[in-house]
Amino acid sequence: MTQKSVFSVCGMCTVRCPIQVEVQNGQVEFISGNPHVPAMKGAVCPRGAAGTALLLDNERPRTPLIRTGERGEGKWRKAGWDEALDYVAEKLNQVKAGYGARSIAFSDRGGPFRDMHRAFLKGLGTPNYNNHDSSCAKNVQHAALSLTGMGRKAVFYDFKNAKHVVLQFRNIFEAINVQEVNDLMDALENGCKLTVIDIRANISAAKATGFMMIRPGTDYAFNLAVIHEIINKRLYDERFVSRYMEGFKALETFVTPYTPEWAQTETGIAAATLRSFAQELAKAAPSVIWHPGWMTARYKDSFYICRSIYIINALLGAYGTRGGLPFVLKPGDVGAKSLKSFMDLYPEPDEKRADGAGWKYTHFEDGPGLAHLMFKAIEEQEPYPVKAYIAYRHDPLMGYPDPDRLRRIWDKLDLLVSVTFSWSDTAWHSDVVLPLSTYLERESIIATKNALKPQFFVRKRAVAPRYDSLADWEIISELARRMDLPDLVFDRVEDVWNFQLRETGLTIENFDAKGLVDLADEAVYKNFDEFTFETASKKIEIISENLEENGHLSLKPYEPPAFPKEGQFRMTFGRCAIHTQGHTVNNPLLNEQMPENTLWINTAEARKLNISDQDIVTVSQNGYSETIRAYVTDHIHPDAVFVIHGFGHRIKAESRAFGKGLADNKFMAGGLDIWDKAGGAIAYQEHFVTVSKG
Ligand SMILES: Nc1nc2c(c(=O)[nH]1)N[C@H]1C(S)=C(S)[C@@H](COP(=O)(O)OP(=O)(O)OC[C@H]3O[C@@H](n4cnc5c(=O)[nH]c(N)nc54)[C@H](O)[C@@H]3O)O[C@H]1N2
Ligand SMILES: Nc1nc2c(c(=O)[nH]1)N[C@H]1C(S)=C(S)[C@@H](COP(=O)(O)OP(=O)(O)OC[C@H]3O[C@@H](n4cnc5c(=O)[nH]c(N)nc54)[C@H](O)[C@@H]3O)O[C@H]1N2
Ligand code: SF4
Ligand SMILES: [Mo]
Repeated sequence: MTQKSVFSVCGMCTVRCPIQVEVQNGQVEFISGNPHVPAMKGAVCPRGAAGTALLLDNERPRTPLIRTGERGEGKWRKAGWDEALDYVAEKLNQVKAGYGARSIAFSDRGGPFRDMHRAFLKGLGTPNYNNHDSSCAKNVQHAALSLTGMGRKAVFYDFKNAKHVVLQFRNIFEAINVQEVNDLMDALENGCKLTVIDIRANISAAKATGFMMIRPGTDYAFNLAVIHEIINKRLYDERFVSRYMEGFKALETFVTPYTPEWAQTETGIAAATLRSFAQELAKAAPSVIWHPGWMTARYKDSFYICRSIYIINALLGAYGTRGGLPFVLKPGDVGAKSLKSFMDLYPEPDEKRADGAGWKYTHFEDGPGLAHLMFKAIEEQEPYPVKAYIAYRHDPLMGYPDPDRLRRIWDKLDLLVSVTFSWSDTAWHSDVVLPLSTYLERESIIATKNALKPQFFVRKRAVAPRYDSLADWEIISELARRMDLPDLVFDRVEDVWNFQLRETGLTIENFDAKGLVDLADEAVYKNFDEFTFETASKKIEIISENLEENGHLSLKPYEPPAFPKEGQFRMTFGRCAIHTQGHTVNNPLLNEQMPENTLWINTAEARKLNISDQDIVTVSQNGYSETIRAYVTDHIHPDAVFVIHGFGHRIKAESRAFGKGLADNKFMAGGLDIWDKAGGAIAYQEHFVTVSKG
């Protein structure tokens, strides 16, 4: 019997927790949290534990596949890797010859393992790398940039030491990051207060010391009134504001009309409740975290909500503070050398991005762009034709609104490739499917974690691939070989790692003991006077020139959203602890635990429609309908219905998920055009449905 323990990185969601994998006779026996990372407490979440089921699942793409029928028809021919990669490279070269390299677009799921494939795109000469973020956290990212000149990940949420945590459209105990959950649990045991502001009582609300049910779409009104109250009652941190805030006076004037009484009529939350909440926050300050949100692609003003949250954190002096939002450190900040980057091998492509980020819209960062605007460029072939698209660990047909329109847009493509470890609607619609080994079967490039205690970490292969799949670095390397980018061609993963470590003084053996290398001995909190924001004034700038130059106000007056008409409900959605987006619903273990989603509907509203708990109901919009089981509850606002996102799969390859539950993104007609013009993200919750029994 052989037994080994492998340090690796979970891949069941994009949090990428450090794990330890127990392997017996070449089989994965058990997955736990990496014991060398104390905040993991040896745990993984339910999805992390179901990695073994993903590995064993025979309903995932098992060899490269090339389409033989129409797109989406599900007719495939199995291909060897050489044939599939030759096919993709040849098509990419044709597109490049016919339209230029910029005609090749690519999207992925963000994260720390991107350097090599981004370098591949740069080497080809296309600027059109995109991540998924216009469907997720783009508004938070742009809000952070607009105020501080730094991205959202420049700060750490120091839950463990916090005294008051506020979750507003952030459901930390179901939308899980294991280390954050553990840290917050510790804090709660130490008396930390937890306030949840949500449209329904989720699991986080059940653990909260305070819960406010807010009318969907009115969060900005609530937050403006909180700012009003903090300023009006002089509850803010004067030292922080005078040292680090530019534009306080303008803010003070702007919020004058937004009293708690005014907000009460918009949000349904009593003025007195808001007032005592503001007092409590001030009492806990500066060890306060008002989480700026994660999946914030919800409303046309979500960007301004995120800005208001960052402003509140600043007013309370939480920036840079223990128990608040301390700044993360990069390797260079602790005297370490950075990894050598594949991206540095090639010059910036001398081309404008198809999505307009960075030139048409200079308030949007150009690095990862906005995928929905890239899709628009495919549709209109403007500012130039985009003819090839690689969806790399990305399923836009499940993750963007209006999939039928997206399919029609993609009709304009000469090549559509999906690189994936499970079936997805996008893979099913592709010309070529390149099966990625699951995270337990593949190595990844070394990654950097900027943190209070920065580190390098690596994913090691726990077991050999079960099917004919490859690791990311192998796929990119083989495409690079075929597309004349010799610097990205590697035969062994050790050579990839050696390249990255070249200037660090480390070798891959340094990762053996813990799966990671700490670059500092302990967490470092910067001193108050050492903070530097990356704006021109080096302070938090309430007035953003960049925003204003692009025609957006820095301090935008509140405008009520469209509310549902009689008989309509706002379509809302979120996460549960058992599934990740759309890609675990066919996982044998997780599917068994939760095979379908249900429709949360308020008890009084359900009664009007003669709907009882567990009834089958029909949800409709614009003549499109799906059925789902009702969950009748007092714990959701009457304006909204709610589902867990990711269900309603309709592809034959997934027998367990087929036809189960409802797909929320199909109830977002026209949704690719409904987005937050200041923050860049899709506004997914500006859609209404009707519900009937049966
Ligand atoms: N288990 C699990 N964990 C995950 C994921 C997963 O799929 N499964 N996905 C990961 C990803 S990609 C992301 S982006 C994060 C998402 O993390 P979160 O953004 O925290 O998760 P969500 O469940 O999408 O939304 C949070 C809450 O917003 C509420 N909400 C909806 N509309 C409104 C509103 O108008 N106002 C207010 N105040 N609240 C509202 C919902 O009811 C929900 O409880 O989770 C990550 N973690
Ligand atoms: N209607 C609606 N739309 C949404 C959302 C919603 O709640 N409602 N949520 C939005 C949010 S927050 C996000 S982040 C996006 C997500 O949208 P996507 O990023 O498209 O969602 P995933 O299901 O995570 O898709 C990742 C795909 O990559 C494949 N994959 C390959 N390798 C790996 C790996 O190592 N790890 C992982 N995790 N996947 C791999 C998976 O099999 C899957 O097919 O969708 C957004 N769209
Ligand atoms: S939160 Fe869960 S699924 Fe996501 S990486 Fe961590 S253990 Fe894996
Ligand atoms: Mo997300």
